[in-house]
Amino acid sequence: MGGVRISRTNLARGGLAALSGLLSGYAALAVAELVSAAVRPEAGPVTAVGGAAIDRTPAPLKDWAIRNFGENDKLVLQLGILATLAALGLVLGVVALRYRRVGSAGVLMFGVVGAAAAVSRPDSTGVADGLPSLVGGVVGAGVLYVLIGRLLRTRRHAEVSSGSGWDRRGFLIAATAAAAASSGAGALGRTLNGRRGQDAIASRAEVLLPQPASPAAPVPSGAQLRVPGISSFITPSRTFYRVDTALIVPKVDASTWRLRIHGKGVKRPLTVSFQDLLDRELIERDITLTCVSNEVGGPYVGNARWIGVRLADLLRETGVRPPSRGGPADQLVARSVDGMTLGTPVEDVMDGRDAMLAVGMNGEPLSFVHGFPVRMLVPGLYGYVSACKWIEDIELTTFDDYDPYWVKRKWARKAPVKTQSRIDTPKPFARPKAGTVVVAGVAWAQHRGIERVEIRIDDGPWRPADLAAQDTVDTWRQWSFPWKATPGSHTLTVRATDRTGEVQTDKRTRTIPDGASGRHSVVVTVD
Ligand SMILES: Nc1nc2c(c(=O)[nH]1)N[C@H]1C(S)=C(S)[C@@H](COP(=O)(O)O)O[C@H]1N2
Ligand SMILES: [Mo]
Repeated sequence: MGGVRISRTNLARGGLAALSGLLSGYAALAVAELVSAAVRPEAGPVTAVGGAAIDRTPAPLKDWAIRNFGENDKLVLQLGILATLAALGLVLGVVALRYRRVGSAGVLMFGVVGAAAAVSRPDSTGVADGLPSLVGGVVGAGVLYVLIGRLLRTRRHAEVSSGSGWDRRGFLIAATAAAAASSGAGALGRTLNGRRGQDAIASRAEVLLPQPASPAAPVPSGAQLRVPGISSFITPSRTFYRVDTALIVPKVDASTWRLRIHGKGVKRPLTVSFQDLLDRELIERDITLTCVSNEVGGPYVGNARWIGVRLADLLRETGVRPPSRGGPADQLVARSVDGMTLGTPVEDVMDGRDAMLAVGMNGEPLSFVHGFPVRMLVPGLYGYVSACKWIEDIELTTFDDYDPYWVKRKWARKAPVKTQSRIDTPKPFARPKAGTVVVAGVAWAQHRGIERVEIRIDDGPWRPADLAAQDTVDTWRQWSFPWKATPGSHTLTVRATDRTGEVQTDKRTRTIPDGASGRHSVVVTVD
């Protein structure tokens, strides 16, 4: 029996070495959290690496993540990063027992990787963003070096008494101290980071939205059907879907926020403050927003009452003309404080529709997740080509000259919303009783309007659903259908026709590159 002899002591020491690796990772993250409070929370390693991972996620994987984790995808990503780091820590700890310097260097290397990710983020403010990961990596490497040192140190006394040859007590003291100091640093970092948004929160609390000069007409009473289980006509802000790449929701202080408008064909570049926007003529409009990642029948669509400034007015003031009137720029690129870029056809923004810089949603200032203080909205276009949240810059350019974030990732340059409809009730696999069952849902074709909705039971004929009153062509429209349900399994299918006469296609396509098409079906069993 030559080679390695695994004694119980060696096994225990190996376990403690792995634990040391884990502890060093914990120390690194905790210190990084503390340092990020002095730099900016977004520069923390998990956020930076997570952001870099999001940017590099291939579209099919992103689709899969959205399908399986929905709006929890970011949480899953961060937990995944932490689990990976924990595993790496365990391995590096064991490595360090054999090669102490190599193990420590490994920890340091992950710090360097985190720092590189942080510095190269689109919203990075410079090399300082690398500090949290770097300092964390140095401290983590040091912790591992010291702890492994305890495991390697021979105590003459110990050797004599137990033959184990390492400094149990010294290790325990060092490990406990490292864990305690890390917890303290991490907690302090968290508290300080939590405080950073206070100015933004205070600035939001101070906002008083003026009465819009052009208010929205009241929602027609017939627009909201009284059918249990149907989406409410106005989506409450709390439950409005959220889709963005931000791992930390930007907290922008409205009192220092500025928006710059510049670029091709801009004769008088403009910088406006939040107050400047509130002082202008405000419009109030109901607009339905949809995400291009919404599957047929999916949840990423919502309808809200928005208040904002007409974007076309602002553009005209700066001297911008649409391409149809000889303007040199055909693409408007909106950039957010977190470095996101979205490209919108200038023609669409200036063709008379209610494209706006929104400051209010459902009677309140925007919430932080929905873009406080200001976001863009263009009726009729998917969110990724129109609805920039936390906007801070508008550049007039051309589609030839610049590809924004999602276009670089193979999504279409232009993406008008496709005509769609969804069955809200009954739910899939519901078991209604035979007799009249009310089938109901929503249909949308923003800026074209919904003309007709039809229902098909199994392979039967298409029959018209009852349409709720239309609010505007920019909003979704509810519909219902009293179905004489007979016992057995049935497939209910819906299709909408928009006001251009276009019937919702049955051709199924994926969400990428320009939105899912196809028809929503629900299978139910009637008892
Ligand atoms: N800054 C920023 N704005 C953004 C995004 C983003 O990732 N970052 N996502 C866009 C997408 S894909 C959609 S569908 C809408 C969603 O807006 P909501 O989260 O308010 O529903 O925001 C758009 N604006
Ligand atoms: Mo989206």
